[in-house]
Amino acid sequence: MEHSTPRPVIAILGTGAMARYWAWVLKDRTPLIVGQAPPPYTINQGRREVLNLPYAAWHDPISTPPDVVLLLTKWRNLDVARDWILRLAPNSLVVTLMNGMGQERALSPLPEQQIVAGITTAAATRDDHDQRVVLIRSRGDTFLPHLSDHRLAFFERLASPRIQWVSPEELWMRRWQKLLFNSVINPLSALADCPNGDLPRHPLWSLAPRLLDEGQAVALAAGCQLGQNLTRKLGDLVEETRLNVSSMLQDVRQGLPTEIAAINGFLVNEGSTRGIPTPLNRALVDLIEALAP
Ligand code: KPL
Repeated sequence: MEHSTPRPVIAILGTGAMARYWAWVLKDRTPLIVGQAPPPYTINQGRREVLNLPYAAWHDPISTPPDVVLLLTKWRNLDVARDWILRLAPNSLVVTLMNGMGQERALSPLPEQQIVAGITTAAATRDDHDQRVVLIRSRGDTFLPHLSDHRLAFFERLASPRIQWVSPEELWMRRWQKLLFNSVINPLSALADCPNGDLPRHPLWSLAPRLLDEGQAVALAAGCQLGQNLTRKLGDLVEETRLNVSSMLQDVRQGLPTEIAAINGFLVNEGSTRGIPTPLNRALVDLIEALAP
C-alpha cells in the first residue's frame, strides 16, 4: 500500500515519556516534535540511544502542515494541542493514543472523522536519577481501527511495537477495557507510591475488584459489553508493566495535575448520567485531586 503513496509528514504533539517513546519508534520517519521540551532525548531500551529530531515549540511556525498528527500530550495540555491543530494542521489526520476517554469531545470543533482514537499498552517512564532519560518498560500492544486511510499505512511497517488493526466496534470495547485498567492501576499506584508490579502485594489492591465492577457497570450502561476475564487481563497488564511507574504516579511525583478527571472522573460522570453509582471511583478522584491539585 505504501509504495504507491508518498511518505506522510508526521508531527508528534507532546514531549513527555510516551511522546518520546513514539518519537523513538518513528525516528526513521523523522517526525516533527511539538511541545515544551526540545530534543535531544535519551532513550534507554536496554541500551542508551540519543534521539535528535526536528522540533517546534507550541507557538513556533512550521514549514509544512503534517499529514498525520500523533497526539500524545497529557490531558492538561490538550487545549494547547487542540489550538495548535486547528491553527497549523486543520486538515491532518489526528491519531490519539492518550489515556482516558472523551478525546473526540475535547478536540471539538475538529470533525470526528478526522480523529482516530487508538489505545496503547506501551509503558515508558522518566528515569528517577536523570529526568532527561526515558526508560522503556514495555512495548505493549497498540490498537488502531481498521481504516483504509493511506495516511495510517506507516504504522504497518513498524516491526515493534505490535500494532493490532481491529474493527471500530472492537476498538470501542478495548478503549473501555483500557479505561477500566487505568482506573485501577493509575490511582492505586499513585496512592501506594509504588511501581505497577508492587501493587498486587499492597493493601490498596483489595479495592481492585470493586473498582472493576463499578467500571464494568458503567460500560454496560453505555452499551459496551466488556467480556470475560477482566481481572486476569488486569493482572496481565500489571505484570507486563511491572517495572513501570504509572503515568499518574509520575505526575504526582512531579507535582503536576494528573489525568484522574479523564479516567475515574469520566466513569463518575458517565455513571451519574446513566444512574450507575460509582462511590469508589468518586473517592479516588477526590483523593488524587487532594494529592495533586
Ligand atoms: O497506561 C498506563 C499508564 O501508566 O498510564 C499503563 C499501561 C498502566 C502503564 O503504566
